[in-house]
Amino acid sequence: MANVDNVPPTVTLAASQVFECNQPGAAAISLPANIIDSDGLQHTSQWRVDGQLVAVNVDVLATELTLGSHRVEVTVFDENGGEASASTTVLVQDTTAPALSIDSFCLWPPNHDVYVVDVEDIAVFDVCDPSATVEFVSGSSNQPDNGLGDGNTDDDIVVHPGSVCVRSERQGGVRDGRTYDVVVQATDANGNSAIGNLLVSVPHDQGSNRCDNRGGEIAGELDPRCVTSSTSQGQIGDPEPYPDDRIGAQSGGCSSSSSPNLALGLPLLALLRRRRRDR
Ligand SMILES: [Ca+2]
Ligand SMILES: [Ca+2]
Ligand SMILES: [Ca+2]
Repeated sequence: MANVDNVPPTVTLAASQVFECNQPGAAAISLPANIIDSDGLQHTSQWRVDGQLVAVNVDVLATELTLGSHRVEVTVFDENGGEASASTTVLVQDTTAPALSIDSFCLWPPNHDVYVVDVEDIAVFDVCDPSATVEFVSGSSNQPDNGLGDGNTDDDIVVHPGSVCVRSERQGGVRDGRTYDVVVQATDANGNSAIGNLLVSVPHDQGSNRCDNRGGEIAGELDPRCVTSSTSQGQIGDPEPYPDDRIGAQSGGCSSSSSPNLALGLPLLALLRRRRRDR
């Protein structure tokens, strides 16, 4: 029964609030209520989130809310039967891109071995999405695929979403050595993405540019991760990233998706030409 002489309390909440996701899929939030009861000594409260009672008798709601929009409501009761309510909207969002941690490395000796790096070797962290994904987007080399003094090999860099292969070689006459630049992209479940670069260098020599942080693992000759999915040539020395058709279409997969036989086409062609010449 309300006391006719009682002044009921008032309560207000801030207008719609936005919190950044600060733990997996959720945010720890703190939301104060402004409660006034001019003739009261004490009051009680009930807090509801999306209709569910989550806290009682606190003036500041401290709770965790999942990603998305929530309706938060507080009802305050004074000791004389007066009450008041307020509500607001709380949005929890993830606008923060994942953080990539990429350890660039070098290759030595320049003996034409092919080294492979998998996306699993690239560290990524996203406070909101523990399952943020990483993929290799494109790659380039600052030296031509088959130039002077670097042996006679093609496809020195092969980029697939899930792996990248680089050949340990450089031009013998270029002091600065070779650098492969692989573009890495991390994406979280909420559409935020970050770009990083994996740099793999092959120094000219072991003098001033010593290779002390070797990385990658040597790939077998027929390692599907190092098979190019296209026969397009002349891209290795391009300062621009490869066109998309050099990148495998399967996410995480490495084998040639379009036409595995194309990769074998060039050696076959060379063999036929040689035979023609031999006649
Ligand atoms: Ca009162
Ligand atoms: Ca994020
Ligand atoms: Ca080469």
